[in-house]
Amino acid sequence: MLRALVWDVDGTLAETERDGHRVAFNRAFEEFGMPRRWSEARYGELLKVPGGRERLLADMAAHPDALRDDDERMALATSLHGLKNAHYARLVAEGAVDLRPGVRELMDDCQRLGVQMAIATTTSRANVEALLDTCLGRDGRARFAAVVCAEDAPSKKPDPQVYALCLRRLGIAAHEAIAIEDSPAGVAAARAAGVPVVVTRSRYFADARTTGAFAVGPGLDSIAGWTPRAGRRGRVTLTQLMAWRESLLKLSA
Ligand code: XBP
Ligand code: MG
Repeated sequence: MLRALVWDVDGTLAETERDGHRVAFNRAFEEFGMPRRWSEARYGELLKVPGGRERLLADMAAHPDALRDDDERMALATSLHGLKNAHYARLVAEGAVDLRPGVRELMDDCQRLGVQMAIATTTSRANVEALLDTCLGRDGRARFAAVVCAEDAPSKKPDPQVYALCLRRLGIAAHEAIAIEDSPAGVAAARAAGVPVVVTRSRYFADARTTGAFAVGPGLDSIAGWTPRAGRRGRVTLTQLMAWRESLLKLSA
């Protein structure tokens, strides 16, 4: 029986990266008087590194002007990251990002069918709450039985920590959940925790590897273009996800 749908945040609930986190990083650089700006393309490369602060450290390491001292680098990355998150929350509150098409409808399916929802993300609680408050309104947070963030699971995806903790908080077994992800690191994290995973491709991971996912498609608003094929009309419903998952569980039984 399916007992929970576990959402990834960045790239899955919303396309937060290009117009949210990336812009916020650039504003933080500007505020620090740093000439660095991340173009859309450069940010795409850097997204291979999960975690905003880790991404800053990776970029610093790749630059000849980088600080040589590890502690100094870490201090700068921590300050920049904090500032970035403040800018990010402001951008989200201003409406810079919205939930991806089909997300609200799938959430409503969960409510109707009595399937719990949870969040398993690499980003911080403040960032998640900014998004939920803006996009789902006052009762948004209450719709999730567990919200597991960077503060709870410091070992970032592809490490399974965030999923393992989420399952523990929900009090369910891995096979009783479905994860929704967009990135290879997210898929790897869910699979390593034993959670069946579906991929909705996002802007920055449009062509990325999705090995291990039981279904992959361009978005929840249309069933067209999904693998396995399931028709051409309508959106991706929770009933459809459950049917795909059942076939997977039968195959692996
Ligand atoms: C995506 C990430 C995050 C965000 C930025 O997380 O890797 O690092 O890009 O957020 P997920 P932070 O897909 O698991 O939601 O700066 O807070 O890390
Ligand atoms: Mg993601």
